[in-house]
Amino acid sequence: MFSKVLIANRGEIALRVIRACNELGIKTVAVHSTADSDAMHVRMADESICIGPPAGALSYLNVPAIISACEITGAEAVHPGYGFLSENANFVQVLEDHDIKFIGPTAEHIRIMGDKITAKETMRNLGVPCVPGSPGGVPTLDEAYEISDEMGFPVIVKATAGGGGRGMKLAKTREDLEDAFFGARSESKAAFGNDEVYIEKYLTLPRHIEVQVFGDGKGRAVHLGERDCSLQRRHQKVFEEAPGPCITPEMRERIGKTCADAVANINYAGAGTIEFLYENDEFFFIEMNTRLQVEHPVTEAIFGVDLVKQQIRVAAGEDMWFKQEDLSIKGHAIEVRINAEKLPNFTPCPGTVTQFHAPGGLGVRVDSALYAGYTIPPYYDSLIGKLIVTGTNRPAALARLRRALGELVIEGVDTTIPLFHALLDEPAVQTGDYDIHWLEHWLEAQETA
Ligand code: MV4
Repeated sequence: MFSKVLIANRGEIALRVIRACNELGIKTVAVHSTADSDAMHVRMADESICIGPPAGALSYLNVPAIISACEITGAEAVHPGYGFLSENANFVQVLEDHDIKFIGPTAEHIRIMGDKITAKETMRNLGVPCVPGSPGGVPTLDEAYEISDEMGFPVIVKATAGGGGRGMKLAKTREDLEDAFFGARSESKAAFGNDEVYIEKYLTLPRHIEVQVFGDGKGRAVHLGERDCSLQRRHQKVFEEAPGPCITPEMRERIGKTCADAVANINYAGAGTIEFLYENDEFFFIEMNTRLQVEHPVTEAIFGVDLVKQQIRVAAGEDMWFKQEDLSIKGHAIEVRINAEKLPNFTPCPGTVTQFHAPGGLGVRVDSALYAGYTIPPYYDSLIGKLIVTGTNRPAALARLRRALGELVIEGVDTTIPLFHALLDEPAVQTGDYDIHWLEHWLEAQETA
């Protein structure tokens, strides 16, 4: 096992990793920008090192500075959290060259899944059901017409280098295809320096269902069920739950086994998420995320496992300590993301937190790096905390969420807390009868009301 781990991240996820290290008896090194000297992750780690100025590109994404911090402190491994360098194959390569372990999958697996065409082709070959679409890249408008006419409209043009909704254009009809094709290409070129695109049949009213997988890097892998993350705004998740309200145990077992077998087959190491669109009782693979996700706690809550500890164990070369038959679901969990944003426009709202009180009690977890007197800097993501509740079933989890939200106090900055009080009053949220477009439509309706 490692004796010292460096956490290349900030905020709540840095605390999450520090806590896992503490329980494993591993010393921790925090890195921080000059804007984060007073941040909780710096206080909570055993050691800390400043790695650059406020901008993420100059600090939390500064590979040479992070390598130097490892060498100065003697850290043997790096946990990247999510975002920043968590899916950067080049970073993993550089760590490897310096004999520092990356707590996550190999550079090759990150590269494969980062290229969305290769990811899809890999998954299709492994028996994972995919959205119908072009077999590979679509280099010309003529070919775009050919494949789309064959499939039928609507279609969606996606950037090969994209993901998470960036560089994506919908063509509802044949008349829209030219603009969608060139729009996706130029957006992709500008954002990623790569203008390759592919085309898929557009699914009109799916849910976003993602399967949590975990591999030991040596041909064994398990699944930990699914999460329903359909409630999103501009590709930002706001409310996530597990298990998925519309997924039966039989479907879970089938898609879960398909996913676990697929990642076992490629010797995948650590935590991964296989994203699907789910429509008419069918799963369609869209992307795989090769990192720990923001919403991992809902899975931890219902399976009773610590995914971060497992990541660290596997990276240290130990065997995974669970087998599929050891894993079973207990209850229902919901996470809401608390952002420092002003409603109704979700305008980022950095500033000083004057009061902070976290809810507690049975089945309540708060992952947050806030404290009273903390000043939220304007340079980073506006996520300031996650509230995760667990109940014996979905209605119990919803009741607990309402109760816990009532106890949560954050003063001094605007937050998205009022959104969740309002959502809990919605019949569609109460019954779980929503799709990926429900929240955006609801928000629009709120504005005109
Ligand atoms: C789609 C789709 C419909 N059909 N692909 C958006 C983010 C990226 N992960 C994939 N996305 C979508 N891909 C096909 N073939 C609709 C979306 C989509 C979406 C997906 C998940 C959650 C929220 C979404 C909001 C808008 C569009």
